[in-house]
Amino acid sequence: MKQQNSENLFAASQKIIPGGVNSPVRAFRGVGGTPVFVHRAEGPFLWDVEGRRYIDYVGSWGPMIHGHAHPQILAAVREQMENGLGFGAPTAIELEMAETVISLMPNLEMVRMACSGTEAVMTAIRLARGYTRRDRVIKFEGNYHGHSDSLLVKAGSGALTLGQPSSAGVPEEFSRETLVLPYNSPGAVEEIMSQMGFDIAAIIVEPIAGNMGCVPPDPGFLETLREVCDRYGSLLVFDEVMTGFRVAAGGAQELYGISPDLTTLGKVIGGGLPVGAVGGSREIMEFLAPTGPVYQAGTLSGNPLAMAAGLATLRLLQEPGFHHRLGIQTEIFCQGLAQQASEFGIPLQINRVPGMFGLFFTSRAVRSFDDVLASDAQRYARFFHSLLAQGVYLAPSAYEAGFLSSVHDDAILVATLEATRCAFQKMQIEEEELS
Ligand code: HOZ
Repeated sequence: MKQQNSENLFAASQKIIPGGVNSPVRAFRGVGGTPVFVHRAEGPFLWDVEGRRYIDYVGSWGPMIHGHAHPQILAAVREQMENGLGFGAPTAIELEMAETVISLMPNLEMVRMACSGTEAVMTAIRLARGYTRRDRVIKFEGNYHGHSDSLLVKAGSGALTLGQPSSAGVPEEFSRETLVLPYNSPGAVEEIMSQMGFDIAAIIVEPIAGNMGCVPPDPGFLETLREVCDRYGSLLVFDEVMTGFRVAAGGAQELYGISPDLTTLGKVIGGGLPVGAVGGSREIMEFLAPTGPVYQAGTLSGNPLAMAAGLATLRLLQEPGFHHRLGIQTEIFCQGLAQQASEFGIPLQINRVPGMFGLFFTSRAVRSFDDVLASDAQRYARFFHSLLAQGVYLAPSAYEAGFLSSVHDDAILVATLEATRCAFQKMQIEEEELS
């Protein structure tokens, strides 16, 4: 029998799965080459189908904050599984999940579970429109809020990687209701709100942009959003699918001390299983069916296995000092990278928050979508492949954040930094030869 490897699996997949993948960024179009077909993962490591091991900085795009296959998370799922896989009926574990989320994010009074971040955001937008009786929504360039119609306008993540930030198939009437403003530009928000604030249902934002690399908010930016929403009666929606429970137990809203009206969640809250959630004040949330007129539903919503994995994940990250340690590891890693890049004369900006980082090959500070686009994606691709060949797996796109977990300990960081040193050195030699 022919030995399975990523090349032959990808060739076979491309014949019957569009692009050979079930989510576009995975196709490696942003960096070229063949996607790694993963066989298994444990702790900070992935193994491909040929048994090659990689230190993983993708972490399933965010959920694996405790590393892969954490024994307590697997045990919780196994225990729940013995009772059946799903019922499409209320369960005690959903209640426990809602209580836990509310205790971690005190700004939330009610929570509704969904199956993905996309669904959570789609619900939040419909809810904001139903509650305010307005249609228009403001989003920011390079922010990505899943693939629902009204938000696939100048989006980040895979849409940006493929150079299609605004998707075909979205009726113009829908995208017309979505206004797109530059991220980290409070002046642009003030201006547009002064013209049409009373027509705006919601401003949706990734409080730390994580789908164009990692771009934290400038001081005052989120405050401005809160202030204008209050002034014009629009809802402020924080998309914390990526940052929720990661950058702090209470997410970016805790880190920056800003209370949004609605919060969308995903990734960490499902511990690696499919999940999404939307939460906010009782007054707004009760607009959802069956108490209110805004419809939302889902056969798999609140799936008990996802709840078990998510709850075990949330329990572990409430250990004292968890996010402090994650922040320190992130800092050690990023400072190591910065030092190496400067030694080898490679222009590199590294944005970071606890557990998340973005690498930009540019000498210009990266605060906006334009700054992101001005960085050298070709260099990123070369760096990516050089690391992959040494057993380090970064996001296969210059426009995605990297993630650390609690099991990215000192030894893992040292091993990674040995690989990055070689990658920078190789880059320096190649560039000297070219010049
Ligand atoms: N949009 C996700 C990252 N921001 C990628 C999801 C995936 O490919 O699994």
